[in-house]
Amino acid sequence: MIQGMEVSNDEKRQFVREGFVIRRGFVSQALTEPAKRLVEQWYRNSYDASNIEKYTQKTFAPDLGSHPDLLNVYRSSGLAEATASLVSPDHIQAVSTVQVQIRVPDSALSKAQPEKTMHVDGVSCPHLDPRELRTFTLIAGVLLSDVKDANGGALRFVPGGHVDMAEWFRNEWALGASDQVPDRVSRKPSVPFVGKTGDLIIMHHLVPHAVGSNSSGTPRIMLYFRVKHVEHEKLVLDALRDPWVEYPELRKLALQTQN
Ligand SMILES: O=C(O)CCC(=O)C(=O)O
Repeated sequence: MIQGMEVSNDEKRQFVREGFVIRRGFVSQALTEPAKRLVEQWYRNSYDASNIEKYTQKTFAPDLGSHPDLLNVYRSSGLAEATASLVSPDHIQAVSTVQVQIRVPDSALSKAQPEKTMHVDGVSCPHLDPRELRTFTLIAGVLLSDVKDANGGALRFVPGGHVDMAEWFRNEWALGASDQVPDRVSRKPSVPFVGKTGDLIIMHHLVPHAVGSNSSGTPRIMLYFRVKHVEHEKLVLDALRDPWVEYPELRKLALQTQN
């Protein structure tokens, strides 16, 4: 276990209330540099602008999805331990793939890069059958470039939105529905994840998020690791309706906060 990498009790309480934890400078330069070099090399030599919709929906650099230099950002930084500590004493599945998301600078685009409106991952994806769920337990995003402001292609998320989403899934949603979030959630203010290379955000899978264009002159590069509870496949529908079914310790904190 890497010392100091587990999520602290204060951070766990924040995760319960707001659905996210941010750690500045979590991933060391020794790990971000080889990862960034690899992605930038791909962007220079292999990026095909005609595939921008596909890259944006799925992943940029699809051939690097299991590259050790990218997986090391999760495996060797303490991030695996941090994510496991949120689900403890239950366990998580091993992570074997990474999603690379680039927001290409507006100035380098010949056609617009699709924006992503508020959504939670894996539910009613515009490119999938709405009955198909591809959910997980939490997502960890690591910046491989600096993002100075919201217009630099920053991920935007709704703090506390996991509670609203679970309520919606319980009371209004049905499998096959095409709405990604209810209107009341898409109208809520969102917060941009701005920061520096190596900064980390961990979000509950029910936190709604979105992303838009990048008016800065440099590509915004982020790695995303999707982490599943060991029993996730059995808990898919329950985990949409009950935010803490995969987080036994956090359920206790959630109950304490309510009382
Ligand atoms: O590019 C981003 O940061 C957002 C990615 C995202 O929301 C997604 O892939 O579902």
